[in-house]
Amino acid sequence: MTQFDLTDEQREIQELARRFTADRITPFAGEWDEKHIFPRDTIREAAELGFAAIYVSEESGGIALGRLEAALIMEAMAYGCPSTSAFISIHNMASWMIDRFGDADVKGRYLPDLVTMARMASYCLTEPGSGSDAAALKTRAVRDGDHYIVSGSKQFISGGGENEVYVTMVRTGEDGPKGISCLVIDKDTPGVSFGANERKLGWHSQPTRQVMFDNVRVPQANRLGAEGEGFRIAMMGLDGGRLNIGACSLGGAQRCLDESVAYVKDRRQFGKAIAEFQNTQFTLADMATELEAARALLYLAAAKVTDNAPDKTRFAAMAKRLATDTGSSVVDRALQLHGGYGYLMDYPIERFWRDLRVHSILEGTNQVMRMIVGRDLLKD
Ligand code: FAD
Ligand code: 2MC
Repeated sequence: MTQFDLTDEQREIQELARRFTADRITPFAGEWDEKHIFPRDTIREAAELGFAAIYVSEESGGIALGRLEAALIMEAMAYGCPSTSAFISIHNMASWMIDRFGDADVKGRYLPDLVTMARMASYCLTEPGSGSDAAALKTRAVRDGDHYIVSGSKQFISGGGENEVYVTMVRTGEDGPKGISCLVIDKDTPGVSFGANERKLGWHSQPTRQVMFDNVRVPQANRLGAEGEGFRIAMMGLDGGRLNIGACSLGGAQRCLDESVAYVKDRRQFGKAIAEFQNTQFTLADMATELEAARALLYLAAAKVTDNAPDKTRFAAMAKRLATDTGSSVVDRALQLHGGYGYLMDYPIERFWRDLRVHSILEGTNQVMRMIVGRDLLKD
């Protein structure tokens, strides 16, 4: 039995994240959403708990936990605000890439500030012409002495314009994945500029902007890994990012399930609580069952990514696909159980409905997740 249970240490970290969420996120998340407030101070408070560098090594100032612990933290924070939790996840992904693939110099220059979130990091892969087909990216980096000259643009960048550090995939060589390298680019480098803050369905607590590079001089010393290794580094980052996005869907959906259980006991129609209708009970039963199943797969996938298991990428893709689709479906049913009130901003359900919708699209669409799984099944 115990092999299917969390350890005491995992429960402690989960409890810490839940307490932080209850105190510092849940009471404020509705206002962040409505007024499009980016809660920089709260995010920095999360960093004080180590949540900005969850799987960054201790020698670089991180808390060096595994991917299951990261999922527990993201899930807990998403119970209050999926958008803010996902923002912190992306920062973790970018920071991990620097820690895992950077040399001592680049780690020393960036990680001390990233672990405290004195500076925050974005992950820049998508371009206007390349989303799912990420290896077709066109942003070019041409060598000039000990620098690269970078030109091109990145689309949909979370934290764009607010964050100080941009972990950016650029083309240094041939077409396709083997011609891609990964550079760390500072916001204040001449030639870096940003588009307008995108107007979005959800994820209102964080900005999304285009990031433009016009002949930006970036030291070669800011490259992570070797030239041509950038695509693999980007994908390895996403193995963990996808788990976290799935965890954000689980946390948001759990919140809506809990809200629904309370609501149906209270709301009366036809002379009784709507909890007494069999349809209500069956709906809640399916929501809870599907959520637990998705959670079990996600925790298994997280353990595989921690262990660097050979099938980790397939499991991360399966878990992201199932957790995000299940999460959105659970929240949709929660909204239905709330009737017209679920559609109002007086209740939190519609915010979760909007916030979770994008999880089936970003960090690889759920069609791309199926592509990764299908290819892996058929590879031999
Ligand atoms: P497309 O690739 O054009 O896809 C359109 C449709 O076609 C989708 O349904 C897709 O599944 C389908 N499709 C495409 N190819 C295939 C295929 N071979 N088989 C079947 N179906 C296919 N990117 C970053 O790099 N950094 C970020 O921080 C970031 N943050 C984001 C934040 C938000 C709010 C959003 C909306 C996006 C963000 N993205 C970010 C971009 C995100 O990763 C992309 O939107 C996503 O990968 C899909 O790319 P696309 O939008 O170009 O869609
Ligand atoms: N780990 C390590 N290496 C990997 C890998 C992984 N997870 N995935 C791919 N690679 C390697 C792969 O092994 C191959 O190397 P080699 O030829 O040496 O074996 C190389 O990378 C190229 O891989 P593919 O041949 O699979 O590349 P392809 O171009 O066919 O497509 C695909 C790969 C579709 C899976 C990739 O383009 C993809 O994930 N697309 C979706 C893009 C995406 O997820 N964007 C998210 C942006 S971030 C975001 O949205 C945020 C909110 C932050």
